[in-house]
Amino acid sequence: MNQKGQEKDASPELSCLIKKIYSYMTEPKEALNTWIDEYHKGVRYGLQGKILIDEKSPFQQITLIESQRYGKGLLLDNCWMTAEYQEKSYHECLVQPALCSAKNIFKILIIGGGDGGTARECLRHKEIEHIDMVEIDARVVELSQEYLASLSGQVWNDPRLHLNIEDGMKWVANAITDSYDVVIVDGSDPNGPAKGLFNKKFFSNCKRILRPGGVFATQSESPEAFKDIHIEIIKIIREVFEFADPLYGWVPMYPSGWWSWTFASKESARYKNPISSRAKNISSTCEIWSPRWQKGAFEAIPAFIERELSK
Ligand code: SPD
Repeated sequence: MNQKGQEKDASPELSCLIKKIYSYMTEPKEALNTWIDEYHKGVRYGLQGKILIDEKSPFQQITLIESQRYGKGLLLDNCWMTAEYQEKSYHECLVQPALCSAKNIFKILIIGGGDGGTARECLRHKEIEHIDMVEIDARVVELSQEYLASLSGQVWNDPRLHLNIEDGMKWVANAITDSYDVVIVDGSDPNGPAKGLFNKKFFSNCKRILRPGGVFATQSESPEAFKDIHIEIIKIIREVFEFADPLYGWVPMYPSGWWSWTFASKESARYKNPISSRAKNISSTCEIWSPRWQKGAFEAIPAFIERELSK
């Protein structure tokens, strides 16, 4: 009973919990027991779940799944891109080292990133005024908006985000010199529509459009499963930029689980040093990234990669 003598309702949290338990007991469960795998060099990297959507866009095969362990996920051309409950291991590591170290972060360019996770990580920073996201495949965005809304949050309604369905290579070729504080490449693997996002011409344009004090970031594959491609990407970026270094982390469902991102800039290796005032605004809510993690991860270069890079 409350003070007015009326019967008090159960709290909203409690009634929500009761509804959940009731529906769990009464609704038929569709089995999440199909294995969905990425195959690479005789190894399978898989999740148990079910396929929700499997369709061909003009650019690639797009598959949306629901898994037992990591929630809903996305594959492009049968390669894992993201999943709800492990995407932070990828997006924080791609975005925060760049956003926390660039001189300014007013204007950002994201190439790819159609699931919205990279934009969401960027928009955590209040200083951002404008993001151009350039995604080649409109269908990836549409399906992500429908199935991976928990991953992108409110980004699609944020007036700072400007979505352009266009070819990222053309965008950087046509962009004005010195026009972005940070350029982030969140492409898929270098064998589908993202192939052109790993060559010297593309990286040179990224450097040209970066403002002084700016930072460039790209996903750069696995040092184990894609060792040769990984080394090649770093070497090309080092030919273009004065400073460039890989950073290592883990994304459990990607081939080998061991992943890398490469950061570059023109004046100094500023991407190794997070600016503490900016880091302070986000670090308490990050899952992987912290200033300490960033510094350590840049140092954790495997010996065999260091040897290869010094050849
Ligand atoms: N093999 C995975 C390569 C990672 C590509 N980007 C993932 C997109 C997540 N926003």
